[in-house]
Amino acid sequence: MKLYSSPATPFGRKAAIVAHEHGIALDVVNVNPFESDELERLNPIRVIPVLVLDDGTVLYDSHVICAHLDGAGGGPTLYPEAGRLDWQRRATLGTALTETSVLWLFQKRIPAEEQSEKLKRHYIARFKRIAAALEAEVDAFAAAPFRINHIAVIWGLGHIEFRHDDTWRASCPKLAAWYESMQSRPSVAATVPTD
Ligand SMILES: N[C@@H](CCC(=O)N[C@@H](CS)C(=O)NCC(=O)O)C(=O)O
Repeated sequence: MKLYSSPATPFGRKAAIVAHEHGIALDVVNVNPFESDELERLNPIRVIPVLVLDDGTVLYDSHVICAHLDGAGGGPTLYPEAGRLDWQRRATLGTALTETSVLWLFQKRIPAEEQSEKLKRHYIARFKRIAAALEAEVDAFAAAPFRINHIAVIWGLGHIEFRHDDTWRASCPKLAAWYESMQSRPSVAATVPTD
């Protein structure tokens, strides 16, 4: 299977973590989503990740790719029936961390005269609310078996630290301790984002 991704993308990282958890070796093709014609031919949305199966079937977006890899892999499912409503809600919070981080990053990358301080404040406030909600229930999800919601929170916080800062740690000490403890997990350590 071929994964179109990049070393910096949080959504591609999610797919790479799921593949690693299941012992699936992917043939990774790094592309720039803003420039790649090949990516556009595969995915009209022209965003990464894209997974091309051995029979040529093309999958996107990351949610679809991760669910497929989970079904194809040999490890325990990351999408169990037990506790579904809880882990789905927490996975939504983790995904929202990433989406917020990317929107915030785009605001910082456009020319200074086009940037909106109001939008930046809006994204930072949303990030802080999500982090506070996770801090309030970290004891519960830290005790649960490793699932897609843990991956979602790790890749969300990872992108915040990669592109913004780690000041959230001071106001969310329990979440920070759990996040730190996850860094040595092989699938997490093997997928640290880089430029
Ligand atoms: N909902 C999509 C989001 C994918 C996404 O936004 N990928 C970014 C990279 S982190 C991208 O390719 N951006 C290119 C662009 O916005 O043109 C998913 O979960 O796969």
